[in-house]
Amino acid sequence: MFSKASATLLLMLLGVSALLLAGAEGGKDRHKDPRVFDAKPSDAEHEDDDDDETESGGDDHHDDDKHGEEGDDDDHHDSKYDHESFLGREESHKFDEMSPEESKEKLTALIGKIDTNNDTKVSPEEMQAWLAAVAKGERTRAAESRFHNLKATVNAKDLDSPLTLEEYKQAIHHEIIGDEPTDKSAQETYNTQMVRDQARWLKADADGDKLLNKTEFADFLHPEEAPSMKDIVIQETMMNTDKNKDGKIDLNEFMKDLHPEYENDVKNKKKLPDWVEAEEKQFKEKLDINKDGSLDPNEVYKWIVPDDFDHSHRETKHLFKITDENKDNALTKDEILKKWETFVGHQATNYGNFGSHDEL
Ligand SMILES: *[C@@H]1O[C@H](CO)[C@@H](O)[C@H](O)[C@H]1NC(C)=O
Ligand SMILES: *[C@@H]1O[C@H](CO)[C@@H](O)[C@H](O)[C@H]1NC(C)=O
Ligand SMILES: [Ca+2]
Ligand SMILES: [Ca+2]
Ligand SMILES: [Ca+2]
Ligand SMILES: [Ca+2]
Repeated sequence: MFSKASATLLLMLLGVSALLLAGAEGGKDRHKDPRVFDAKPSDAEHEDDDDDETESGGDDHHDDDKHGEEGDDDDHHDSKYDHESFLGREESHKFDEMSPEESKEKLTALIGKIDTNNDTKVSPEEMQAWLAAVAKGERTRAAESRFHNLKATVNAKDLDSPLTLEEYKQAIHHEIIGDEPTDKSAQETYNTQMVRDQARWLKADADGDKLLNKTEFADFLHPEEAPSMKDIVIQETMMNTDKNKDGKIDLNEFMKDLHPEYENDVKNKKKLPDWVEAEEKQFKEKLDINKDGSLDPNEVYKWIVPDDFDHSHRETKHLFKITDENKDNALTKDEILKKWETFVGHQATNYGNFGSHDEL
């Protein structure tokens, strides 16, 4: 299995992300790479409007290793994750309000849609295409919501007109600094972010009119999802991690943010924590593809956006493992309906209140 840093992604700090980072640094994930985050359906939450703060604590539910080999398939948080992956967040909430009968009925109708070649079975390809489409819809929805949110912050008349850089800066200034212009560290956070964001803005502005429409803004928000943003993903990663600015990331640089004492510990032959050794191994055996001891730009990109970056592969496997009873690599309607609660929720389900803040 992958180690933590590989299974997660570079943290592309954005407007609201100061909050996010604060959350990621707390609790059991204290050793988690502060540069990384999980690109999961529920990440959309962070671009959402005002419920960010109440929800950010729930992020731990969506760790990649949740779907590890042990297969904790009945875990309640996993159900929520599966439902959101399968339906999208809003739609999954609707199912949560339905009676079991209605929920199953709607699921049956969905199976027909997922089975695009009409052979009455859902193949892995069909399932994956479905999950990818759902995820894309979630990202678009989240980007649009963030877009409107920024526009509203600067009292724009037309919430749908393309965003100017001035509007963006003003909105982020308001979010980070607000009415506390004397807060030095907030000022620094803002300045650092604007340096990064201006470069990213230029790249996301595909037609060069200096404005970001919603499509361009989605690329701006999630450069790791857009092949056209590859250069900027590499550039931002290097900016953070290539401390000696030689255009490569060596092992010490890679480990520094994860475990600041790394270089000294190695020098002093101190026993490293297991998770640090796992990251080391990850760097040497997986990320450094050509084994020359450092990550060049292409290796950096593969680190941030690995081939299995798209969670729909993993989620498809997970769903098949649970549902494909006769192991013929196809899901019949009966197989899906037998495990219907894996795919959709219903009214009697109360996992939503487990451990996290309720949303009411
Ligand atoms: C499957 O059925 C749907 C609706 O009945 C139809 O629109 C679609 O074209 C069919 N697809 C194929 C590949 O036959
Ligand atoms: C935004 O602009 C791009 C060109 O940069 C264009 O391809 C895209 O369709 C536009 N999107 C919207 C929603 O207008
Ligand atoms: Ca099919
Ligand atoms: Ca533009
Ligand atoms: Ca370097
Ligand atoms: Ca290398």
